[in-house]
Amino acid sequence: MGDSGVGKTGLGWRLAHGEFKEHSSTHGQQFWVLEELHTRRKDGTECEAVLWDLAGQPDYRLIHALFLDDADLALVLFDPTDSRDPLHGVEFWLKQLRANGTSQAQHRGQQDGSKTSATVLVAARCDRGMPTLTQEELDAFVRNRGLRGYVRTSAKRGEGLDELLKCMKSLIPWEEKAATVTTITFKRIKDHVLALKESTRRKKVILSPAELRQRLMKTQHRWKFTDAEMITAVGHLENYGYVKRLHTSKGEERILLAPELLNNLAASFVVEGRANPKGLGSLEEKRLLDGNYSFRELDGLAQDEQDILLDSATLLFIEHHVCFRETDPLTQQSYLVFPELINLKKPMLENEKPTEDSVAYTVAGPTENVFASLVVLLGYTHTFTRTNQWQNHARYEVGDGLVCGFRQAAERDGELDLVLYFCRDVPERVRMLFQSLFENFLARRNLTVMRYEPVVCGKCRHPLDRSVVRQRMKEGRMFACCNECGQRLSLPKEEPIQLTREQQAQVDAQRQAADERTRFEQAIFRVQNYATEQGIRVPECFISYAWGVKEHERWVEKSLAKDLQKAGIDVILDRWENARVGASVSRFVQRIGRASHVIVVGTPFYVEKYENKNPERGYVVAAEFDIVSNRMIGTESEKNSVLPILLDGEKATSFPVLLHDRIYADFRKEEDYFLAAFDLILSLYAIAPNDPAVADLRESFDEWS
Ligand SMILES: Nc1nc2c(ncn2[C@@H]2O[C@H](COP(=O)(O)OP(=O)(O)O)[C@@H](O)[C@H]2O)c(=O)[nH]1
Ligand SMILES: [Mg+2]
Repeated sequence: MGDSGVGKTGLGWRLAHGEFKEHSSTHGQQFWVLEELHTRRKDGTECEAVLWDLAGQPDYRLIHALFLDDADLALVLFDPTDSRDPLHGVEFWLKQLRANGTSQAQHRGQQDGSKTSATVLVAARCDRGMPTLTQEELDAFVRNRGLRGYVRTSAKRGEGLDELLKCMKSLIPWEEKAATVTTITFKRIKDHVLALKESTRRKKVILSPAELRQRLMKTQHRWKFTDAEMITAVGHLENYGYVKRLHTSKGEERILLAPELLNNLAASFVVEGRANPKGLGSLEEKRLLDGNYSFRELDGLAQDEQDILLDSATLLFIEHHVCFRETDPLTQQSYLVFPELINLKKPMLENEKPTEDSVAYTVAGPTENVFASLVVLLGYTHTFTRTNQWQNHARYEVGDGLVCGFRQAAERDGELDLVLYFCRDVPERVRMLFQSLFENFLARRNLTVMRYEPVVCGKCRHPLDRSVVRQRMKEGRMFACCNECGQRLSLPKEEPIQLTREQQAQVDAQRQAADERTRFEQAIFRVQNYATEQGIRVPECFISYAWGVKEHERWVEKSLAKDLQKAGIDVILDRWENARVGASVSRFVQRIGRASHVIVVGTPFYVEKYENKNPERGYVVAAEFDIVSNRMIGTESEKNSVLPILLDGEKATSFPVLLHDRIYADFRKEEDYFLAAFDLILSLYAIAPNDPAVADLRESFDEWS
């Protein structure tokens, strides 16, 4: 790894092929098997080393965080002739490496090498000039950072390569690596995959298991192997990064023979998201899935291969909270939004309720994606609804307009400052929940998090500057002086926040909801793609519900309708419809008539309104009742187009009599939401729950409830 243009690809190519190849600096990752590092262990195990060339462009950094795992050895390259600060980039990469425990353990002075991978500093392209740092300076850097060596190389002239290889050989903990028992099948499949890698004429890069078998059989006619053996071999190959297993929208297994293609495509999404003309950091989903962004990774691939790659890259981002999907209720357009890429600044809004800053945090370590995943995960809880996001800034609402939010206040290399804020009217228990969840989402491997409580001067009420608090606490001081009146103020001690058992249970439940939501988001994305590919008609679904209970109204709009829409369903909701057609009630009523389905949201209030023959909401509500009743006394298929769901109360008191003998979906418990919503989506699309394309998705929710 190393900054763009330092010579990574040149060096990698040389190590793998033994020759220098002139090439222009590329966008993308790749890997080679280094024959030179091939060894045989005492126990007879054959050892092989794979060198990954990670692209250095900033746009790849979001991607690295997804793949920087399990490395046994890292080479950090830099340009020794850089006259400014040649090691600046190195610092960044060393911080990233802490993601897999590498230099962190070295910092702590652990020299035994157990479980920690080593890092070697490599000066590249040394033929280009004299280093700007002295040997002493470099030695000191290597020592201070706990690096395991320093090698000067030139891929062009071949200098330093033997030394580097020797160093790599000695630092890879061969003896500690678990051995995998493989078969001759494994070796042949591997050879086949590797041969394909650098073939310029490679046509098909995604194969079904049957196609892989066919290909392998072609190479050696009398070769016999079982499917299970082949799949096991593919699994091993995937573990070592030679291939990647993917799924079609039907849920069928496929094998990507060029795994770097997926990473590179994902990085191209990032480039495109950053280029969003409005600074929204987003991609139009339909345009993306229809292949109307041009991505060079897809050039020359067959349509079905392109589709799988596009789906898989999107799913990868959703899975890792790098982006979230959002549907504009008015246009029904879906977007993939990457919070990290938003350039739009928060505008000054008129009549904005004043907010006050609360706790601040400094987060150090592999901080890529930290901001994005916080934005996404907080919005995935049941309690907090994300309402806005701007550059380095996200805002949520709880209940009736209680505003909570956070900002990324500063970013240094590998270090972030984050600040929570609340509107004044947000009660303490909501603040506690927001803060605990925030901390909970921050608590992950290898991040060091410091919390700074806000300090207000007891004398002049002036809030103490955050940077002063941070600085003083870093120095281990217990006090600071008010920067307004000079009063000496004691600083809060670092203490974990104390939650009552009930609060803790709430945090746990919301955290679990966010995890489930992550799976749900992937699942509905897949269902939508499946339906599109199968040519299933887009259901048009009218939602009939009673106004009057704020909480229910909010649930219908923000949860149910939004999720149905995200699943690709055309939702007719009065609130959106009025905004769309300029409150033309007659057009609205027409749309209801055309709807393929009607969802009736059962609540006690719904029945109350239904039974009231003179509904105060006039003819919109009346039209809804008419439609439902007409369908209920119609044909079987008309009856089936009405889908009752129970949100509150009991069947007998929450549904009109006509619906009493129907099976309803139960949405009364928050924790059952995802399974119930998923099943509802399947019924709208008329996809059977045991359809192989969705069965596994459905099961993953079933486990939880
Ligand atoms: N003089 C010289 N040029 C090199 C060497 N290695 C790579 N280059 C050139 O430097 C440029 C950037 O190298 P590259 O390997 O693509 O950098 P990367 O972005 O880190 O992968 C390319 O034009 C290479 O041809 C080297 O050892 N010596
Ligand atoms: Mg390169």
